[in-house]
Amino acid sequence: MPSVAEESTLPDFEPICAPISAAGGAVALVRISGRGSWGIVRQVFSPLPREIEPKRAFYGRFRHGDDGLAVFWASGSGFTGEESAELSVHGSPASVRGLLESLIAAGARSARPGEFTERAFLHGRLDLAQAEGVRAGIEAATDAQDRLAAHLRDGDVSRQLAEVEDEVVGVLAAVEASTDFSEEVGELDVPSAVRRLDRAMRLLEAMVESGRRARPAWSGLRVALIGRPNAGKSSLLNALLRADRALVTPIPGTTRDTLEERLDAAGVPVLLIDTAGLREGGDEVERLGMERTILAADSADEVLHLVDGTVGLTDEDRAIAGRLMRPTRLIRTKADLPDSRPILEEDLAVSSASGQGLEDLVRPWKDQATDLPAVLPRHGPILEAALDSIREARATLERPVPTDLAAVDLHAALRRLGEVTGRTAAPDMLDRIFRDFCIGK
Ligand SMILES: Nc1nc2c(ncn2[C@@H]2O[C@H](COP(=O)(O)OP(=O)(O)OP(=O)(O)O)[C@@H](O)[C@H]2O)c(=O)[nH]1
Ligand SMILES: [Mg+2]
Repeated sequence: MPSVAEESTLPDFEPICAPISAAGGAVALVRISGRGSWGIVRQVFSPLPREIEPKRAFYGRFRHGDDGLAVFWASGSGFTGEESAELSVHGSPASVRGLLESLIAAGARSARPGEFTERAFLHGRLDLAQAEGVRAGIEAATDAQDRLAAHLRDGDVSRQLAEVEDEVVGVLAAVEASTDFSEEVGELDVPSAVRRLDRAMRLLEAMVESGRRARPAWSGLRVALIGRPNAGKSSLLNALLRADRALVTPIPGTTRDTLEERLDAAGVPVLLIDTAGLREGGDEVERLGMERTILAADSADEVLHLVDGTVGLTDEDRAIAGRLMRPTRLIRTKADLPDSRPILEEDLAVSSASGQGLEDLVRPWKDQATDLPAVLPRHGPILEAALDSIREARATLERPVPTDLAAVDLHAALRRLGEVTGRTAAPDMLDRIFRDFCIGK
């Protein structure tokens, strides 16, 4: 894995072990990493030659009875950057447990969630953004998320940030040199400093923008289907999912509770929320259901307001429209029926029966799919804060005030950027990020 982080001078930590493959396969992989790992493997696996050659597979028998392979990495290489080994055994839970127990008896301890990746970070094999990419890759639910995670993991985002940092550090050095050694280096070349900061800002702006565009791909969209009873909400949910998920009947008031289902729209995870129809009156259960409908509508990224084309827009629909607070699209349903009439001059007419209009309905979601090297939602506000600091520094340089005042803002910008790469991340933030990992990563 390419790394943009610097190699660490930290010593290897105490040996830890955990399975790194998912349970249930024919073969399981267990990693041990840390000081003395090779010696521990020697105690539980044989035969091994006197001199172990790294990155070569050795076949042998484990102390707990199973046979399998052992591959070794020397300190400074491998995923964690520590002395480590990966051991494969047959995938039964008993064999994996047996191997872990014998490794622990020989001096290792169980790895905590995220601890291998944390070590890779501490040893400079990955920076924080890459480590988050590892995690995003494990959690990826769509192809687009997987590709975005790979960009992060491979260091694309980190490399872009390194370019920004280069410019900021260059200007900071020039500002400080012209303050401290003005006789030797002369006055600050303000136009050149401004040019460098402009470039840094352009790069950052592009990153913030791509992060904004990738947000739906990371976080998904919540879309609520709202309308009067019988408008065709549950039918539309089923048609979009191509599955019979929600109950559909000609009886108004069929859906009593909200129902959430995930749709993969060209890589954008869309959470579709079917809701109870909204109308005056109704029994207590229906009224409770309608309260949930309002909650779902208010928490959605988008509302689809469905109107039955054979009925047209009613006063109840106007009342519904008046209550909706989120971005809304008006959808005419049942377009296949001959008495379905347009409700607006240009309404989007769909039919769950024939499939008409469904492509047009999902297109805006699919259009939000992205393949850019993009930052995570966590990074967006941090990068915007860095951008503000650089903008502030640039303004200072152009004002008739001592140029070293800009240094404060440039330092602040670098601190912010370091919160993405991990260089200046606070320990509790690092802790939060790594502890959320699953065990064995
Ligand atoms: N021909 C035709 N009938 C439809 C279409 N969509 C829904 N219907 C019919 O309209 C009736 C109501 O559909 P539902 O999907 O249950 O409507 P709903 O909005 O979920 O209704 P509630 O759950 O009661 O709020 C059912 O009889 C459906 O078969 C369509 O596109 N074409
Ligand atoms: Mg329904």
